Amino acid sequence: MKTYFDERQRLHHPQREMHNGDWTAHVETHVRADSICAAIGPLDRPADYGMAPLLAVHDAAYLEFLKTAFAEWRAAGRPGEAIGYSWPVVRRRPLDLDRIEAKLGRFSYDAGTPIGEETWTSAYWAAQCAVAAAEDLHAGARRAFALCRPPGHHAGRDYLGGYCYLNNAAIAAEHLIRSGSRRVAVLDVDYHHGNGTQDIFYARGDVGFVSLHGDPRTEYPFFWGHADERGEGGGTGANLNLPLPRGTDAPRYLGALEQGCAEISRWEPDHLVVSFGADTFAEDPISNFAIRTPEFAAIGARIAALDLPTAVVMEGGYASEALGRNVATFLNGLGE
Ligand code: SP5
Ligand code: ZN
Repeated sequence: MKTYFDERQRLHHPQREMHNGDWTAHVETHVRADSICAAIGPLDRPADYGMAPLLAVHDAAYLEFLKTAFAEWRAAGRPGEAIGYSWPVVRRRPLDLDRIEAKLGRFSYDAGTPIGEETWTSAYWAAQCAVAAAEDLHAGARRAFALCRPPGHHAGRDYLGGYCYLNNAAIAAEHLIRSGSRRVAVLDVDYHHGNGTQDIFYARGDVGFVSLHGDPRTEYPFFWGHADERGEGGGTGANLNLPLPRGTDAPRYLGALEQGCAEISRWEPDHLVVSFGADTFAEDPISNFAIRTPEFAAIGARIAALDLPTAVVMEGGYASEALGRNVATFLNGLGE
């Protein structure tokens, strides 16, 4: 299987995030990518597919903002990295405001996802990895792995959040549809609900979304990921959330995965995109499930039993030292 990564994805270097009332050191570091590269390397460099696959998922105004936000922030005399502090949630209406703080509010939803000098470069190349993996499936490969860092599943059509800027999994899924796939399923097994992916495809019947995640009644991102969110319009029934309680271990996790996989089989998709987060790991510093390293193989094996051409897109996982082993174990279980 081809495994994609570009060195420029290391450059993004978020400093801090707001957490439970204080600034804390950011956990989404380049060390995560180093750990995965050490475990599965050497990796393949993606080609440059340009802006078209990004514009197929994201608003042009949002992409322009992402590209220029840091320069505007600097030009306004602000220190450090660009981050919002005011969000247009209450009595919102569309306003075309120019001040950088207003734009940050318009195009983001949390204070954990700062924009630095190299954020656009790293996010751009992470997205190119996802396109490369989709291209492989289109060309007939059974498997491909995109080491996307920064991750993507919290980013929506016009918003960043949850350490995510470009929705790599959505970009891969949309690229497959535009390459002729009739139906694509996205299976999200990150600890957190993939709210961005859900939002992007919520009214779509051709891209189904199934997510296993920590119950948003107690876990980030709180406002999405509840079991009654089943899609709308032409996408009604094509969105399935399986929220799980804190402490969920491998046997209970695999039970929910069985349910999610059964739903995917009923849809009979042509291709599968897996948003893989290893933050379900028992020792993850920001999450609360209890999966052990060897158990990632069983998760991969159950997904392999779907018998679908599969692109794996990297999402979270913050126990950096164990991360490479967890990813390698999952990919081994998934097989060729
Ligand atoms: C892709 C992904 O896994 N994003 C996760 C975003 C979760 N952000 C909110 C959770 C708060 C954790 N903050 C811990 C700070 C420790 N310094
Ligand atoms: Zn996560």
